[in-house]
Amino acid sequence: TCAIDQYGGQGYDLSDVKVGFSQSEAESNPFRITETESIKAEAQERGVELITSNAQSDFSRQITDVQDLISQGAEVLIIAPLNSDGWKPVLDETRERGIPIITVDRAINGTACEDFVTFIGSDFAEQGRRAADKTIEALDGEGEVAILLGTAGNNVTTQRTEGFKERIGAEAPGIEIVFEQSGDFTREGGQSVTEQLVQSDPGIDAIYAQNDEMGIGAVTALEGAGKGPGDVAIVTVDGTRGAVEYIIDGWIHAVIESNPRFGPLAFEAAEAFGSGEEVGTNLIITDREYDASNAEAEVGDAY
Ligand code: GYE
Repeated sequence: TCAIDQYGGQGYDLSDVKVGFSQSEAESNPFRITETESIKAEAQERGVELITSNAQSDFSRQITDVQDLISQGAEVLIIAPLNSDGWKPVLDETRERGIPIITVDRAINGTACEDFVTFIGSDFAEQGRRAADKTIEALDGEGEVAILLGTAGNNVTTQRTEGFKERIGAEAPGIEIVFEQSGDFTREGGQSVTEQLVQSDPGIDAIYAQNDEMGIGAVTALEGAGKGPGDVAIVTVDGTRGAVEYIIDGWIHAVIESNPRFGPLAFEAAEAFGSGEEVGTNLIITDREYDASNAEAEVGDAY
């Protein structure tokens, strides 16, 4: 846990301070749209003044974004980090001023309660293991799988990969991971990597896409290559509306949710921290999952 007297800085009443939110990636991905909306809605509900920025997937821009939020008077920061390393210029400043940082969805590498107060996000290794379970189920334990990796340089991609490989290695000797390439968490990236994949390996049995956007791009590529729904078992992570609709259409086998609705948790932590309470330094959000058994009934809960 972390309390304000350990971290340095001064207690505050959340309704009296300005909160800065730094978004990492462009809001073409529903995960990002929903995350930003959740932060904004919670600020509004609590009557907290919020200033925001979006780094458009440019890490050096995110560093200056956060520095700008500080010079605009942000006394509490909620950061969705693009990369996990490289935060020193910001951390030097926030440590000196005692500005609490809450990171959401990706982690900043550093020491909790020194470099940042808390990380709020999913258990990404568990998402990888759950994606593996769904892949094993779809393939009946036999076949070749390709991984569409997320962007490099963050804990999400690393842990979604580790969890997946760990479970496949332990539970499915008949499944071989034959291809791994980054589709950069984007739809276009997922599509172009899958186009290369089906050219070099037309018999591929399954694809594990580390987010829905890449999975949706993969569907476009497979359709372009003359494949039909179910020819390649696709398992993805996020829980966007578009991906869950592809379960109903038979293209996607399962979607493991990555829940982006961090607003309530983030502001609750910021409030508790300001009033001197101890806050957990690793707060895990609950993720559901979708497959053919619930997609139709629950697509309305997807974002
Ligand atoms: O899965 C993906 C986004 O960091 C958890 O980043 C997040 C991931 C999410 O680009 O869609």
